[in-house]
Amino acid sequence: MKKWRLSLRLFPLFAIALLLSGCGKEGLSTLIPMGTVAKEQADLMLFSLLIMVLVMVVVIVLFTYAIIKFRKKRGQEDFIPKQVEGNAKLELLWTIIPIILLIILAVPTISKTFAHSDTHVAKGDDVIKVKVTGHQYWWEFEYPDQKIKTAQDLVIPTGKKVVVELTSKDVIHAFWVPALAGKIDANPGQTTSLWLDADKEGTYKGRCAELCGSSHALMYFNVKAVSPDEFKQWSKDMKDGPSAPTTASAKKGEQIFKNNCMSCHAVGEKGGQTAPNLSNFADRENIAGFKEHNKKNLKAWIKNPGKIKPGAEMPSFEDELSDDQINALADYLFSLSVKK
Ligand code: HEC
Ligand SMILES: [Cu+2]
Repeated sequence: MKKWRLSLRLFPLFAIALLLSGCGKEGLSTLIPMGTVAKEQADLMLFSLLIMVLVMVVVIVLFTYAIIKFRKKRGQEDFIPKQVEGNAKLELLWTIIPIILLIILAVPTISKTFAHSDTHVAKGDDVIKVKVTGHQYWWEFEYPDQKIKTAQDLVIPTGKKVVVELTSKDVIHAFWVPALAGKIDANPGQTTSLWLDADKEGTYKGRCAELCGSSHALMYFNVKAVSPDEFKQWSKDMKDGPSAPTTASAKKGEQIFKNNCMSCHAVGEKGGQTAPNLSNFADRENIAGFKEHNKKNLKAWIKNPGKIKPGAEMPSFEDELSDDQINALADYLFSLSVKK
């Protein structure tokens, strides 16, 4: 398998495919695998590609040989060569060879497919469980063992198996982090699951992969892989919640938030559960999953979310709140960090 991975990088065909598909932008590529599942899937892809190339080469060689060798020659215009239809030997040969090739392809594919969907967790297994809920158009992440909830950024420890249980609050979504694992549907009223792990620390882009409405294409999220120690610290800090705002403006913002936003958004354990939990908003990678994380974008979001994400289920506050109030809100939200 190692050798294939090396040729994966060298294979010019893959480079062309990458260029043509526009993959690889924003790290959304299955061809740069960063975890066990993604690597094994990339190996399978390469393996089937190699078999297909082998078949193509054999067919092209035979075809070229045949058209040169059996070309109509001058003076032989009426010559009919020996006909070989119904040749039992040939018929058997080109039936058995594909069967053998398909078996060679099927054995690793089927065994890996089962291994990748095996999310059974035995008691005492050192795995991280995450319940993921898809919403139009954002992702909710709940860690039942750590008893914490967050949104948009899924934080995981490197080197550990993460079992993801998926469902949806509204329509069908699909959870997909190309660098780490294959995708799976998130269905309302049902639970699906997969597992993934990340070798290296870093931020991996994920996205919804099932057309779910007008902002489906903007339904991004991040998987942030941190060291196991950092993860432990993070889950402890998340439980403690963000530190209280210190500046006058942020304090004012907290009040405005309580009056206008907490019916939907929670900070810590207080607040509504129908919108992203904002306890660690300042630590997030993006705003609403895809916008650059700065105050300018945050203010634009609060003023009119629907302009940034059409169909987002958050009302516009342009006419409700003054610029001053929105500035204070932005200062408050940017104070929501669980980092000590
Ligand atoms: C009716 C419910 C509702 C109210 C009230 C509401 N929001 Fe939201 N908010 C949402 C929903 C739903 C989303 C997710 C939208 C999406 O990404 O599709 C959201 C997203 C956000 C985000 C982006 C979160 C992230 O993780 O990137 C911020 C920031 C935010 N809201 C701030 C506010 C502020 C500030 C207020 C009050 C002025 C407010 N919201 C009031 C429903 C609400
Ligand atoms: Cu979706």
